[in-house]
Amino acid sequence: MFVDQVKVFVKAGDGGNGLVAYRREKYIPLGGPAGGDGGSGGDVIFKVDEGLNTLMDFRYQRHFKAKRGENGMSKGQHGKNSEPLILPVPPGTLVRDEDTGEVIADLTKHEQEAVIAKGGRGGRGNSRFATPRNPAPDFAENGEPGVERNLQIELKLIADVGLVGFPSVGKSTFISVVSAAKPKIADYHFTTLAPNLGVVETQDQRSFVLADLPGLIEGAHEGIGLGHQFLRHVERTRVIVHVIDMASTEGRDPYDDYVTINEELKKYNEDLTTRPQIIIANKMDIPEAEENLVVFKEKIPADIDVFPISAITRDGLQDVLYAIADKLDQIPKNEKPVEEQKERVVYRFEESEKPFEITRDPDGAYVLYGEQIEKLFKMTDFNRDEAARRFSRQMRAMGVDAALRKRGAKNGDVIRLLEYEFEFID
Ligand SMILES: Nc1nc2c(ncn2[C@@H]2O[C@H](COP(=O)(O)OP(=O)(O)OP(=O)(O)O)[C@@H](O)[C@H]2O)c(=O)[nH]1
Ligand SMILES: [Mg+2]
Repeated sequence: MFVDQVKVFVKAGDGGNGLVAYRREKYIPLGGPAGGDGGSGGDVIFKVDEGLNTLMDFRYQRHFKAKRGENGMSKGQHGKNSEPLILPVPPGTLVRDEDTGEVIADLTKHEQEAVIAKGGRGGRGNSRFATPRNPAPDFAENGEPGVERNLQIELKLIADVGLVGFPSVGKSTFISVVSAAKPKIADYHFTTLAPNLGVVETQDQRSFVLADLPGLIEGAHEGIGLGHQFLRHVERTRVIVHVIDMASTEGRDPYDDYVTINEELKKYNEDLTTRPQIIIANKMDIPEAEENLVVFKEKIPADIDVFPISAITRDGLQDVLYAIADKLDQIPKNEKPVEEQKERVVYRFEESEKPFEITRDPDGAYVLYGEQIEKLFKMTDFNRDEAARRFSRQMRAMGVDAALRKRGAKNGDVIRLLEYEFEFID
């Protein structure tokens, strides 16, 4: 099964909690603080494996969680950092944050890696909070929560050349005789339901990747037939090879085919009109083809190359392969992935925009929210009074108290933060 679009949820590991502990030494009743830091949580990383060519694995598992860091230990020992969770993806994988639309990564090269969700750092143990005024602090920090993200993953196959054309013109037959690919071939429409890749090597040892795509028909750009969901894979090819049934085996005029397909490409993405194109006039083994070819050549622009072949008898193959390789030699490989060039203007969530926000619930309670304050809250161990006191100091320093007062909060009013409630004390 070929899958080229999936939605998944990833969560990086939380940091391990810092520990509250004290040294125990003979004859010393209460030693100094000795609680170690927690280890950092594992990142979620995507890594390209060129052996893959579908996102199928994500169909069956849609939730991925990296491990949390180990908690801090006594005697000042730090907890272990967690290993990242590495998920293999095919080359051409584009990862977006589903909520913001931001492009997180565009993975094109073998073994290329991208951190998709960052693990939380470990909480600090109590030994790290010792000061001359408070030499034995009785609190530690909880680990920082790992980043969570909803992702939209899309695959745009990376092929140098894309084969386009109406159904049954012989695209799959062509790839089967010029590469090791073994696609299904038959005389009914839409035999090919998903792209096939094949590596072609010319006699002078140049090689390129060819993509055989499902057939296109008029209206493909609007979703008619199968075509448009696969047009995205044409976007990344450097040369388009347009296959035409020159024998009109189904009664269509070859020139009309040529115009119709180009119109579909243009409507899907204007950029495709400037992509170099080579025309294969296929099925030249059928007698009517010669005559049609003469008429066809008169109609198309003179500077467009047409290569008459028969995929069945294998006539004319070397010439067209050389022509494709020559064209590719003239065009530089896309240095930057296409998406990055186009999608510069993405909305980026600014983490430090505002440390917190305040709203009110219908019952009059004040609701605090915001990434920074929520993180601070999660990193506080409320089982310890000293930690709770530190949290209220930190809130005051952030300006939370002042802001609440400004919104009208009075002594005893209810403040909500995540699933918790506490009283406002002025
Ligand atoms: N006579 C002749 N028949 C051909 C030639 N190339 C392909 N065919 C036949 O045309 C039919 C369609 O071939 P496919 O290769 O499956 O066509 P396709 O373009 O991949 O079709 P879809 O996958 O449906 O889009 C098959 O019956 C092939 O045997 C050729 O050069 N000469
Ligand atoms: Mg086919």
